[in-house]
Amino acid sequence: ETVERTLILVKPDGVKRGQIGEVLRRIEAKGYRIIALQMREASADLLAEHYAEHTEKPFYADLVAYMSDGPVVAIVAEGERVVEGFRSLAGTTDPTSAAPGTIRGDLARDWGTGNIENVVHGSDAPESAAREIAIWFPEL
Ligand code: DAT
Ligand code: MG
Repeated sequence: ETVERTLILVKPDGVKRGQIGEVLRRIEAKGYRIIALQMREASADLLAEHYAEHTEKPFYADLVAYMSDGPVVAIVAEGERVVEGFRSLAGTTDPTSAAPGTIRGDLARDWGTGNIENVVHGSDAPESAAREIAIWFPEL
């Protein structure tokens, strides 16, 4: 049995630019099921848990500022190999080089802010997904 769940975020830039529906549309068009969905503002503590692997990186303060600059939409999606599948839908981290046809390739770009603003987050492995879902949706 390979049914998985993944944690997806529409980041503040995506919410501000009116891209919630487009991201949800792509998740559903691909055939994944939306299990849970919530709009909220991410606190510094929540972001430190979510981005635990990055707290010591030089870009971490800017990443927190970007991720705190408005509400995010947190989504749990389910399906066979959805972790890998959503990463494929999202495209690579840098939106300038992300392939056209991907969420980041189609909907994001470099705005010259110094931050990588790339519209969505997707868990990078099933273990990360379980950890992140517990952070954003402790009731699940
Ligand atoms: P991804 O979101 O593709 O999993 P990641 O986990 O390496 O990428 O990084 C998390 C976020 O941090 C990423 O979406 C944008 C930001 N980020 C990553 N590397 C960065 C860098 N070198 N400079 C600025 N921001 C960065
Ligand atoms: Mg990551």
